[in-house]
Amino acid sequence: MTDVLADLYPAHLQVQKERTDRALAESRFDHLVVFAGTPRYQFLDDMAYPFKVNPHFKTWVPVVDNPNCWLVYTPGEAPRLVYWQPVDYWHKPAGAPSGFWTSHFDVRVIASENDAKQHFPTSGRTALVGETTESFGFDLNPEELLNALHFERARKTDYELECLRRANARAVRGHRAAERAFRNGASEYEIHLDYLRAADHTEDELPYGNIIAVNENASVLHYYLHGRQRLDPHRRHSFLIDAGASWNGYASDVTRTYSANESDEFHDLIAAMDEAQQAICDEVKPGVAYPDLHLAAHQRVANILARFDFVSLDPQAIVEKRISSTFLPHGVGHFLGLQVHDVGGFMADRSGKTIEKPEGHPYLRLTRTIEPRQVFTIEPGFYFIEPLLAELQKSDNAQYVNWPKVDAFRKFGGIRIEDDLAVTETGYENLTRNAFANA
Ligand SMILES: [Mn+2]
Repeated sequence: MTDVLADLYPAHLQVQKERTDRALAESRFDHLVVFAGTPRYQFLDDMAYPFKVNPHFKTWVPVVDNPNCWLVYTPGEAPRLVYWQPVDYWHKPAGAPSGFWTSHFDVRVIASENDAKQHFPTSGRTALVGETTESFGFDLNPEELLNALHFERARKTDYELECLRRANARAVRGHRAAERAFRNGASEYEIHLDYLRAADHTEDELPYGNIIAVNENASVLHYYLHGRQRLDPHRRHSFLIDAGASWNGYASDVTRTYSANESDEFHDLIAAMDEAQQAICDEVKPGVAYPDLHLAAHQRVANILARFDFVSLDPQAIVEKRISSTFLPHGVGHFLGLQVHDVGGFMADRSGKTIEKPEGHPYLRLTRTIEPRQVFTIEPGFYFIEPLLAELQKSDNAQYVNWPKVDAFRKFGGIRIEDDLAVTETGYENLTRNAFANA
């Protein structure tokens, strides 16, 4: 069976070329050279950090694990892939380039890093994109070119959408295993291991570090510890997992929250947040300003704060007094793709002009107007965060808060529900919910 990605890839590459042609012309360059990156070593050590490839490289070729490679592109010519294959008995060198993409490239294998420059352009103006100390006389990371490419990256090709679907399916396999492990009483660390195995990923292949949080640890937005302690059933209250997966260098970013006990009110709170999350998703369509979704999330969290009797004010007042920000202190989502927090979220146009965040919402990472083929997350949260609650308790707003009720929920940590959405001409495709439905 041939892989549908093989059929979609040529059109993706064509889009990549067209975008690059235009961006090079606008910024008056004749050639583009992209460096994949090189391993970085730990201080005073011969151990390298995990290699993470330059996103400008993997947008051309799905080679994510071979450093010291280069992409050389001149409009009108086949892109050249300078492929590093050293003679090395310490490490296993990359295999010969293989896969559906190879026939589209003029592949030049090099055995030594120093040989790369033999394959670089020798005339005209060249833009070099990547993390490198040597510029070879080229213009290193020119802003005008990068702005145009970053702006365009928001519109995914069919190939990219398929990669993102598969990255979601892969994450969902991990999520299913993780929920099972939690219900069986596993520790955070054991849940993490079950996730990796089910997603068929090593730790370094994950697009971001797994957040595996039991009980009040779910209130820590970026909780990267993996506790070794198994908890007895009566001490197990809640489980939040924020974990993604990769496919050909594209990332999924998925969060689910579970209650240990179906009869407690936290279970109802999750159901209310799930309903709110899906209602926000249903507002997604071309032409909507993404910040409006963020403000809608605050409105819905305020509704829940009032309905569950956490705050004795009407929802509008809860938003106006900024009380909802204590419970939802992060942005409702971000672009997703080659990077988990993909670039270009604030760009008004390809020139690099930015769109301001709404006042009072400093952590929102996406302010653009929604267009077809954008992919972003929708991830409202509802947390009981110690330091933020302490601030609220000292403020004038403390009088409106039902503190005994809030205190009773601290042990649950919080809720986040996160899906990845691809915008269509009229609405959206929920990559994550579809993956859960088909798992
Ligand atoms: Mn996210």
